[in-house]
Amino acid sequence: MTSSDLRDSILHHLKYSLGKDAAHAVTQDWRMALSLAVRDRITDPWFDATRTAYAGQNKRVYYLSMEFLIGRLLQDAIVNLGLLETAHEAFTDLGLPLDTVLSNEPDAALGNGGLGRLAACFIESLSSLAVPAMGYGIRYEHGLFKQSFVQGRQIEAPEDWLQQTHAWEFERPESTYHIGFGGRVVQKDGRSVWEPEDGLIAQAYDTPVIGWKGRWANTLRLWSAKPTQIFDLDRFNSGDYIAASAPETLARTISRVLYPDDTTPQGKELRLKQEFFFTAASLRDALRRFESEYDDLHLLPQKVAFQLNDTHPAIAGPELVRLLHDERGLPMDEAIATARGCLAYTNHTLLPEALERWPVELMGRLLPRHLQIIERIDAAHAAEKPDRRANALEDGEVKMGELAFIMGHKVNGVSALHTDLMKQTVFKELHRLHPDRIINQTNGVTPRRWVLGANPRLSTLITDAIGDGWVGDLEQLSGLETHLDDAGFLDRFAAAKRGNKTDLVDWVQRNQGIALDPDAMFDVQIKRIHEYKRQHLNILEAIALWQEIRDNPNADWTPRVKIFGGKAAPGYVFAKEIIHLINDVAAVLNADPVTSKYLKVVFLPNYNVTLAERLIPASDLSEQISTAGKEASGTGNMKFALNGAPTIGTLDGANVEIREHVGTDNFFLFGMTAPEVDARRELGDHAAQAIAADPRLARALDAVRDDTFAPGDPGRHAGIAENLSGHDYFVVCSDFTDYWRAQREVDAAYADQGGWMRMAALNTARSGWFSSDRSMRGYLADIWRTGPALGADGE
Ligand code: Z2T
Repeated sequence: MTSSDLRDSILHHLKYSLGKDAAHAVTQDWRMALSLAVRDRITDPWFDATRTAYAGQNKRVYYLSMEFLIGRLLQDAIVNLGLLETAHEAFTDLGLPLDTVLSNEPDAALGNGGLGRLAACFIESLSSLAVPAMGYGIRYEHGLFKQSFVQGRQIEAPEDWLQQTHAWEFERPESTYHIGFGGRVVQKDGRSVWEPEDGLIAQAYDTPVIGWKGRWANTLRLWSAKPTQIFDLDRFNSGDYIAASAPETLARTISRVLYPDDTTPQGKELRLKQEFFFTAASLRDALRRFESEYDDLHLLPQKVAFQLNDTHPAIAGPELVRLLHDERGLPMDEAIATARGCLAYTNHTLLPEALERWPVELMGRLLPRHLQIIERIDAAHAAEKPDRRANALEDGEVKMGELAFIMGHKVNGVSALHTDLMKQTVFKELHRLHPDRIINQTNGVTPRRWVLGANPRLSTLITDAIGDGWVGDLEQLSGLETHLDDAGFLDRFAAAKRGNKTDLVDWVQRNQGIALDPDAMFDVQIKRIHEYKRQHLNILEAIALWQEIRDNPNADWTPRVKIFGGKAAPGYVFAKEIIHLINDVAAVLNADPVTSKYLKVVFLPNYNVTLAERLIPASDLSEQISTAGKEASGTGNMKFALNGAPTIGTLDGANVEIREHVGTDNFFLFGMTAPEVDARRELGDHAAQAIAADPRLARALDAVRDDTFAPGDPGRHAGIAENLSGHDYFVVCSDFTDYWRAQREVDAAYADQGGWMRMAALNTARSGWFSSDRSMRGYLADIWRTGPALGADGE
């Protein structure tokens, strides 16, 4: 396709699809016209992929996820189709910068954080690998809330991505399922039949996901809740207009909004309804597809794999058993074994408060037949392996992790350390009973979005050095190592980073009115705000550094900008206090005439995928400072390393593997290990001991406690100071001293720009293993036992 072909297609869509004259088109019209022109290029590979998968009788992979954090889709599609240059030229002809058009697209925030973004990377990789697959989730009307700051405090506003038109989804009025709730179980001809009391309709919306080089496209199918009955005409006729639309409002509530908690389940009835709603619709859809091709249910495990992204879709176990046994007549034990053959479960956290449990009462009221089946599954499992401590039902609750474990043939963790800890802690008993079930699949990220799309400067440099094979085979980045002794290469590497940083500086100036120095080190921590992620450790270090610079303003300080981004769950009070503290510290430090040339703090509001794409390529240092044992993997850590930002981090999650890959000299390690953290906590007064041993820490905490950052309002941040000097569960104080030491090593390393660029480039060269293509190959080999439907040559 030439740029004039693309331009013609854009103009065609502008006129005939959008009904706009070029003379009156606004940016949104151009964005839609371009999207439609690009979408036309996706349709054939998409249809071809469907046809190939049917013809080849390939096994299909279904990725069930409550969240798909897809962000913007237009640039990604253009990049994967190899049309980036073409699109640039087309818009040069049309007199509008392509970037203006691309940034008009809403960011679809249908997820909270890492888990949802991982699902989006996996779906893209499965398309790039030409594996027949489908993502199943919920088409939330409102994604993750929009964050703003008022006097430093987080304010939430509803997100409304669907208010803006977009071109990616196809409504499927014919793909609908009736989903029931409540009611009772009756016996008919010796069989149990669930007779739900309430119901609603799940309707499909399909988004094609095009893979690298446009060879293959899979579908992301999101379910929207519709009422079975739009309108109560009797009520309307009798004048009760509000009540007349009640059934509609009630049904639509199910897909109305994404729950904004990343690691604390709300235990709300609506949440369980959402989980069952999308899981039941997805299973029935997949089973319908299977039954259109095969007539022997025993083939199901050979032809269908369901991957459960955490326990949110864990009701898939009992629901699939119900579909196979109650509705299709397979004997119960065969139904359980067949379901298990199809199901596998990925665990994403060990935090005890994050593990989903539902009261038996609620489960029985909403899903009475499922509760019976869960009891039956538990009984069968107990009979097979008589052990009391490994049941899904316990103390009047259904434990969804145990249920998913028992009903999956494989259970995986998301980094080597996390998988080991799963075996030793939450699933200790179940692991003893099923020693081959738990396996590791370390997370990965898609290089198309996170390097090629987000960092064109670096990508051009890489391709100039080693050719363009790296995009589809990221381990080829190791070929960069031979270029690292070439001063010209390192200069160009530095220039790419510098270009990305000046772009960011301009953007921050325009959007926040803050002036940043592009020569300063950009030290970045972007992720959900959580005590275990320890943004408060980072800001404490900033406070201590500020105090030290004030003591000694003429020393040779390495200029730094600490950049934060991230949302706190609306109900997580302490996380919100951390945000408030960071903003208050930023106000004081940035206004300090003595220190602000060496140290600034910026908290960018409304962190999302789009902002990550802007920030990561412009970063010098990646903050991955969670309490060891608490971060299951992390995926931001991988994006930073790939984009040439070395890590300062603990031995937690995938940091451990990143450090092994990039080399211990190219990673700033600090802090206690997971067993050391556990031992340290045994000391009741670990925080007090750490504070007594480090005057810098004591002084920084004093400034948090007094009114240094809350002029006229002493005590505003006392809660944080009290927590840290008191029980300090996440051992911030005990890791502070070593964190400070590592940060000063970072300062010294950054001061040597030649050495720093080499270290940064080594991070890029040695991070190719962290591609989500590699993760997907691991799942294909060890869990799904299938592979691509196309060979490397596209046949
Ligand atoms: C989430 O993003 C993660 C775990 C969760 O546990 C829930 C959510 Cl929303 C229920 C994250 C982990 O915290 C992170 O370490 C990991 O990299 C990511 O999932 C993907 O595995």
